[in-house]
Amino acid sequence: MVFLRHVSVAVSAAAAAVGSALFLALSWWSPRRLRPPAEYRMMPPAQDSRAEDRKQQILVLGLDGAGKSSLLQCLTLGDGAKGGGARGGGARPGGGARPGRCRPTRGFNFMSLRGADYQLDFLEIGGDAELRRYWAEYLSKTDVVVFVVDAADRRRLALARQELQRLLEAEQRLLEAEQRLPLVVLANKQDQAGALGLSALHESLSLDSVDPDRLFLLATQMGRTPTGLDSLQDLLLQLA
Ligand SMILES: Nc1nc2c(ncn2[C@@H]2O[C@H](COP(=O)(O)OP(=O)(O)OP(=O)(O)O)[C@@H](O)[C@H]2O)c(=O)[nH]1
Ligand SMILES: [Mg+2]
Repeated sequence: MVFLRHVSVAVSAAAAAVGSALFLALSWWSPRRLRPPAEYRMMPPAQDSRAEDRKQQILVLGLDGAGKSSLLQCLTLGDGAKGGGARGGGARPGGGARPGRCRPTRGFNFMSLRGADYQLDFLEIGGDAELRRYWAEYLSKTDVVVFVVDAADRRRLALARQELQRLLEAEQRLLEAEQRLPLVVLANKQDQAGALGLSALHESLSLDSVDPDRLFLLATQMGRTPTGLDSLQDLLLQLA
């Protein structure tokens, strides 16, 4: 009996050692990559079939710090939410309780706005260099792209243009001409001194290359007195 117990202890110890070694080996070999999930239709189906009729998947992109999480947060908090309720997937957008307190998005943010006859699902992918590589992967699951620009950050406008043009090139490769998505560009941070207006931003981002029938520019600000969000929501509902 004592002998059998010793054998059993020895076998368990050996199994644990082999398991640990395998785990360490796998951890070492497998590349560590931060990937947002490939699918974001994660909300349960709407109860109201009319909401299904006007359902939009909206991909929110832009450089880090442009104001994407703030946009989701302002929409969540009610500005522009015309009688609709908002639900977030995972953490509250940006993790803050009021506009102006967003942390950088390390992966993605999801938020859904629902009204009696519509549902707008917003997905923000973080804008730092690592995450920008994944932006294009979401185009084929999207109805509208909202590209947020910090219109007051002139130093990074060239980078914003470069990333937007790269996205548009990817769209050309991935989607047929008739499938190309409406592009809504937000000239954000209009409350800040020196923020570019719409026509200057149009020029800075080389938006001449985009079919005007699918291009929309809006001026917004997301601080304590958010503006432009009603217009954005109206536009998204028109596009639905
Ligand atoms: N003054 C001003 N500040 C803004 C505005 N929109 C966003 N901010 C601030 O800009 C900073 C970055 O905003 P976020 O919403 O986190 O930016 P983001 O695009 O989500 O950035 P990442 O998640 O890092 O990609 C925060 O401190 C916001 O409070 C705005 O319209 N005006
Ligand atoms: Mg963010």
